[in-house]
Amino acid sequence: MKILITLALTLVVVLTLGACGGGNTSETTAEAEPSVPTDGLEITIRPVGNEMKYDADSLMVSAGSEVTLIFENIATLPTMIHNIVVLTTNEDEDANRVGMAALTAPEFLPEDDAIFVATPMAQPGETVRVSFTAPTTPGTHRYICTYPGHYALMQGVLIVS
Ligand SMILES: [Cu+2]
Repeated sequence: MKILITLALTLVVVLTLGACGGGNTSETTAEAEPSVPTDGLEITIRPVGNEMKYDADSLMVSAGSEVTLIFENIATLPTMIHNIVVLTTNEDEDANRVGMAALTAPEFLPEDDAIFVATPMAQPGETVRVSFTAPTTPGTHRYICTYPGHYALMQGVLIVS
């Protein structure tokens, strides 16, 4: 809404200047960019180069908020394929079970009740994302990469407060 008001005001100013000016008024077209909803929080996370490591050990979101998790895979080695799988808990047991089941799962993403949300796998150089509503209850949620061999090292926690 603010953006629309600003655009409208800009248009009025431009038109007024154009009417009174008479000089160089070539820039009279208001650039109407499509408005993108910005009420949600966007979090961008990357791997640390070609390591099996996220560049953030923890992420914070507000309970019940709209979140878009963006994973920008800046790795360059062909084996450094990653995703982010957010679990419903912060239990080693769940992380291990999901990580192990991923070895033989389609797209390396098993079906498991402990999975809250997941991005697709990102090839090196690719960016993937997932949007979700944060849990309404404060808590800590483990996130892992389920590409084979990665989950034990590639972990972090999403803190819902
Ligand atoms: Cu990975």
